[in-house]
Amino acid sequence: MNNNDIAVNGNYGAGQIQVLEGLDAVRKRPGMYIGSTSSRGLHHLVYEVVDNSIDEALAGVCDNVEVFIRKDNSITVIDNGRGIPVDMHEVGKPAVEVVLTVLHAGGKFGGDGYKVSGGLHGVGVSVVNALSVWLEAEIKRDGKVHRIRFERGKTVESLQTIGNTKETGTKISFKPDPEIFEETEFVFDILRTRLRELAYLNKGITITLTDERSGEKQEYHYEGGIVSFVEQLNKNKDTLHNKPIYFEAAKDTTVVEIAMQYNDSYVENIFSFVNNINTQEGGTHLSGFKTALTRSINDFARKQNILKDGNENLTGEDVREGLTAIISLKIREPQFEGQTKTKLGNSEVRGIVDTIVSDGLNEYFEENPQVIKKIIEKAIMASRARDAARKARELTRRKNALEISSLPGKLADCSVKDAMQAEIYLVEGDSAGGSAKQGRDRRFQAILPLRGKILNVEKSRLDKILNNEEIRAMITAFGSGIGDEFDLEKSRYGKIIIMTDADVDGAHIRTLLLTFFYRYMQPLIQAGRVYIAQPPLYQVKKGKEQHYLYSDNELDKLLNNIGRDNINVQRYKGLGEMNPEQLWETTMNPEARTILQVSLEDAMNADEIFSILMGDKVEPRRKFIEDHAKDVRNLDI
Ligand code: 0RA
Repeated sequence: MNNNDIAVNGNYGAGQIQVLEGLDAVRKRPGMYIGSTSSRGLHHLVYEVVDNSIDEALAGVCDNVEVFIRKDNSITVIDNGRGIPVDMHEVGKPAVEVVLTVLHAGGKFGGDGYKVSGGLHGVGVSVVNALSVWLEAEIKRDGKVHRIRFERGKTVESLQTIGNTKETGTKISFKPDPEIFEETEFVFDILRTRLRELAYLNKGITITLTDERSGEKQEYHYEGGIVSFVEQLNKNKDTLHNKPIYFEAAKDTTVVEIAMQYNDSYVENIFSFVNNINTQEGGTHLSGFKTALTRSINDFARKQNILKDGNENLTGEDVREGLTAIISLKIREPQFEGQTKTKLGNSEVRGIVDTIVSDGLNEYFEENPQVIKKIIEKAIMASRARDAARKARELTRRKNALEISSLPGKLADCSVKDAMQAEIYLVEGDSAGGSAKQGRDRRFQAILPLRGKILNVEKSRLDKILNNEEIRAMITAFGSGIGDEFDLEKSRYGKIIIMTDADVDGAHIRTLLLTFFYRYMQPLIQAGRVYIAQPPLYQVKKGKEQHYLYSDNELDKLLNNIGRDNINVQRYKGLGEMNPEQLWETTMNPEARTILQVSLEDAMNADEIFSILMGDKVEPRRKFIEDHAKDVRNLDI
């Protein structure tokens, strides 16, 4: 029996468990502790350290966090909290050494605050230590500066005093271990997104991110907290009322904060957080919010006689159309459930949130009758459109039943029967579609050419969406339905691969598709079935040799190392410039291609990019296109 069996069975003495919980276990099975050893896991190391600083902020003893990406891709995180305790602890080791070398030791010292502990977070800084080539901690505490150093989780320089100070705080620097991580280069935008989110969720705190590789620096500080977050999300939209509705209340040790604002679109954007963790799978807090919102609006509409006796109640979907909201809770002992451990399970929370939202909304409605009237009007319009959509949907269903398995005419399907082996390429334009059809391996690769722009699903309601030819073709080809009727089991393909040109139009179509999947086929993304093809940007010929290059970076490298002599560089402007063989070789052959798996965050960002590109506001669109015209790859999501 190996150690892993012990962990599963768990019925062994504390001694053995202690051995298992050493940092060696972390190095042996890093995925168990940080989810993966890909770029995602790499970035989690930074979040893990920053979360500890945020814990200090939640305890009210820290308001500044600085993150540095060094030139060698090491990271430094500095906060002005209390500093990790340095006094002697068990078996003659200083507390800081225990915190950094024993799994889950942090909590033993930290009291019972609102510990960040969900999803992949909260495993403890010791995990970061275990997975780093080196880690150094410098602590300002008790009038002194202390320093300790580790290599791959082992203490190599014991705790020493290196100076005096009046300040307190923690500075942790580490370099992720290339023996563990497939990718060791940090991506500024990934860190920036999360750090900005943390600044929104913890008002008043200042977080800076400095990238010493590029000189780029960002500072985040929001006095408005989640109100600013909602304003940011609605930035490119037209809103129904000027200021987000905001309330904050506490019951016992649970603190609930809500900010919400309606815009004139047809989609809902509700993000919920518990102890700063994005609860992507929702949970009791979200359902408490939704119940209270639906009930409060219906009650008010009845009271004002806008909904009459004969009228049916507005549904939850009706009252959430065009709603942007942030729900943020701080709770003592969160229970996280679900596939990705991002669903809040605490049953008492449902009622707490329900009451707080009802009270908050009722008060707001009394004071702002003109706003609630607009919201109700919009919900009534949504309700009518939903009726129309239901009829349209029933029509398509009946059609399907009649014309049994009538796949779209443009689809070149594959022959394999096992859906998980089958993949479908969504290809921009008929001409590239033609090349893809000739170049593919028809056993397992299906091709669906998409002509021109697909419909803007943010600007249309479901009835109109279902009338769009390109969207209908996708729905029938995938076979898994749409919206609340979506059924992953029925999906006819294991991989859905978006293949568009490497230009602004291609990026645009890709964003449109991602937004459609995000809004109406979200389980596809959650299941990791959506991918983005990576066609080459250049073909380089030198004598008889030829290479394909996928970024400007690669081209720079090549030109610098090989020199420019006798080199012929051809830039591909579109997929259509490649013949079927080239397309297969570079972009479709599973042995040679790279495809990017789309995550839910990617799709959410696409939604933001999408609002900018497609929204009514011209200025952000112009700016975005200018910023990205030269470097379309940056659009990469
Ligand atoms: C254990 C106990 C206390 C604070 C911390 C750890 C702590 C850890 C990190 C990691 C990065 N920054 C940090 N800041 C603090 C509580 C200390 C006390 O009670 O004084």
